[in-house]
Amino acid sequence: MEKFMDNLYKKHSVCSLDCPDTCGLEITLDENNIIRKVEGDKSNPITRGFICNKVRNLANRIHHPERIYTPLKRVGKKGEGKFLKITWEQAIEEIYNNFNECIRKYGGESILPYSYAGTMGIINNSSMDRRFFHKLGASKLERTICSSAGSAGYAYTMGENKGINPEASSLAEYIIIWGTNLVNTNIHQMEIINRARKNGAKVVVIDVHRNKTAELADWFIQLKPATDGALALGIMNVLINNNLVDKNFINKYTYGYTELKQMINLYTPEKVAKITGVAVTDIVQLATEYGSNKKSFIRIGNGFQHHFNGGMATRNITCLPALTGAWQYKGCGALKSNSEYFKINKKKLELLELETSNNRTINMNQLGDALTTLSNPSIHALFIYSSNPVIVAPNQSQIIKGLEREDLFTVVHEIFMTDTAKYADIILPAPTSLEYIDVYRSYWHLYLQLSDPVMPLKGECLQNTELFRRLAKRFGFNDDCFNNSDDELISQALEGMIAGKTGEQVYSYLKQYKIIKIAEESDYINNKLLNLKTSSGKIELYSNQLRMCGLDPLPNYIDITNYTKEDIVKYPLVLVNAPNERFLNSSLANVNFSFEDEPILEIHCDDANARNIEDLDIVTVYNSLGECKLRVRISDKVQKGNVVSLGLWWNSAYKSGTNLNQLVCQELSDIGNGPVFFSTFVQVQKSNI
Ligand SMILES: Nc1nc2c(c(=O)[nH]1)N[C@H]1C(S)=C(S)[C@@H](COP(=O)(O)OP(=O)(O)OC[C@H]3O[C@@H](n4cnc5c(=O)[nH]c(N)nc54)[C@H](O)[C@@H]3O)O[C@H]1N2
Ligand SMILES: Nc1nc2c(c(=O)[nH]1)N[C@H]1C(S)=C(S)[C@@H](COP(=O)(O)OP(=O)(O)OC[C@H]3O[C@@H](n4cnc5c(=O)[nH]c(N)nc54)[C@H](O)[C@@H]3O)O[C@H]1N2
Ligand code: SF4
Ligand SMILES: [Mo]
Repeated sequence: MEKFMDNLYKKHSVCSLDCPDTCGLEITLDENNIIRKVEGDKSNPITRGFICNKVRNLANRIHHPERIYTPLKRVGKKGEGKFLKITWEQAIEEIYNNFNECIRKYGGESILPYSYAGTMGIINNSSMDRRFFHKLGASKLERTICSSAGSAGYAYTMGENKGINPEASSLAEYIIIWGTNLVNTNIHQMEIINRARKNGAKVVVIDVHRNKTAELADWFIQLKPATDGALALGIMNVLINNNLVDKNFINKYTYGYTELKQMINLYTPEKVAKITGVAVTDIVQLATEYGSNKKSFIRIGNGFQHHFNGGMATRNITCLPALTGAWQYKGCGALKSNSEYFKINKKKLELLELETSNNRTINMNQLGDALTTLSNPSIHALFIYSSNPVIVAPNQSQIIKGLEREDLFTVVHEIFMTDTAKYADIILPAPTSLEYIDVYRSYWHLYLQLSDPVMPLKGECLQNTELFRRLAKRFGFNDDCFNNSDDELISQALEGMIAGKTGEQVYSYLKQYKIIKIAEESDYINNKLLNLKTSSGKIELYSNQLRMCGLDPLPNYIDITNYTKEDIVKYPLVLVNAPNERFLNSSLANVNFSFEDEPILEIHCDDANARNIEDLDIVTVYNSLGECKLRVRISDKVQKGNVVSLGLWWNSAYKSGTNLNQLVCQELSDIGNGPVFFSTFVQVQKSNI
């Protein structure tokens, strides 16, 4: 801690939000621990002293008058939001009694933990909680709500989720920002790309929506939703047929080129133009420019992988730098996620061996079904922490129907009275990450960081690790691991992270310097390309592993209408509800500091005219799963057939009191068991309210 002005202190911290940038922060506090300023850490090589607006205003979240500071017990109806204060002892007793009754009546698998990425702190995200639920014998949760379709598609091709060091991407000369709105969701990548651009790089954006990132591009290519896989195949066709590939690279580093070459004639630019809506000339130009300038970089986003065909689409795009050999040049190739550079010791942290039987796993995207249709046994107790499933998960009405069940006991550990917390029987107060210690990796840059608490725990809040430590004690779990302190958990997490160093050594280095670079760019490009974690050790254009799973071993494209159960004649528009600038998923949606004040649906003028919809009307968006009412804007940023809304707003922001995930089905993606948020077929009509 550094005293730098009368009564003001500056402390270092790390942003715990689920954002690729994982910024270093400088927090200025007064002597009463009130935050006066939040800035980007100037010494952090990625943050470089600037952060997003959301977190510059973080004080509004930390000191928000509606934070939950004590345990609460429901007194009203489920969902009504009426609670009474109780003590921690009473809350833990309620949980103990209800969980034990569930175990006695229905078995441990009738209890379901549900968590995601409210905090990206490694030990608070997953350690003591996993140990507790394993020992309890609860059902397990498959946590695939974010990027698992793309991660799986990428890994089938490249072996692991590792790409280039983004710091070096300023050296690229041809940059494709594909299905990611970097200006909102990864601002430091955008800053690096802007530097490349100043040096003469061309920047292409491929998206369904002319978003803020597209507005900044040299060339914006707008395509129909979920047709990216086909576009990548069209580019491969031109690269291969026009001899724009690097044969030496292909021979040395890839597997299956002959098979790909035979197949690729199926995807002529003409055919791909029909599928994607992108002109033949544009497809040829894009492929020719990309193939001619080998110093290229593709920032692979999340947009197209939130579709039924998202795993394969990611795989197809991942094949492109393997054909041109872009990987050979510093800062060139691709980056989808770099999470696997960080070898967190999950085995030590989560201790699966505490489980006495091999319990079933439930996919988090199918919570609605799990709570309403699952049997043998049904779910009778649900423990939600670090997540807001009523807002973020598919098929909202089904989830709410489940949460309303009188025979379901629900615990929610939260900072705020979210739409999910309103359905709890017991609410437990959670602190913000400024109140606890944790270590952070990024899924984009290559730095590991430590964040000490900048203030004491507020009210009666307890961080996730301490909560589950106390629960374990009450349940009589006396294995040593339940006594591990946060310091011990951090050392365990870091064991094996850096070759030749113990977890304690890495931790003590972090205590001193706060930040460690975990890998160098050259590690991947020069040493690893010949030794990838695919079965052939090479970049797999043909994947035997996919073949063995009954999937197409070669890149392919399947139209999303082949997967949907929705009647696409009745529901002809594709709804894309992607993140906005102001919130982080549904976090911060209740922290009011913005110019935007309600969710908006953007619609093309032809689609609006055909429905007698005028600008600023309230419309009903609906399909067989439900409906949502919100204000409409007629916009030339969306194409005909596609409607777009930004932001995961809380229910009360919508005229219907229900959000757009109401309309999203619980089906899973082609690869990786991911959600299909953006493959949502809807109809829109003018509303009477
Ligand atoms: N401000 C802010 N930052 C965030 C988040 C946030 O909520 N707010 N969320 C964080 C999280 S958890 C994640 S996973 C990342 C996600 O960040 P991104 O990788 O940027 O992914 P999305 O924001 O989901 O979608 C990006 C783009 O995909 C487009 N899109 C939708 N369907 C398609 C398609 O079929 N093809 C193409 N080419 N584009 C399509 C959308 O129009 C949108 O512009 O951002 C993180 N950062
Ligand atoms: N329609 C649509 N739906 C989407 C997406 C989309 O693009 N479109 N994006 C999807 C993606 S990519 C993701 S990653 C998911 C995100 O889904 P979630 O991970 O559920 O994200 P949040 O909405 O941020 O909710 C996190 C909650 O954790 C709480 N929290 C924060 N810190 C702590 C803590 O230390 N302890 C506890 N107990 N709680 C804490 C916060 O207050 C917040 O309410 O949403 C998905 N849902
Ligand atoms: S939300 Fe992202 S950009 Fe904003 S401070 Fe946090 S890590 Fe940085
Ligand atoms: Mo995510």
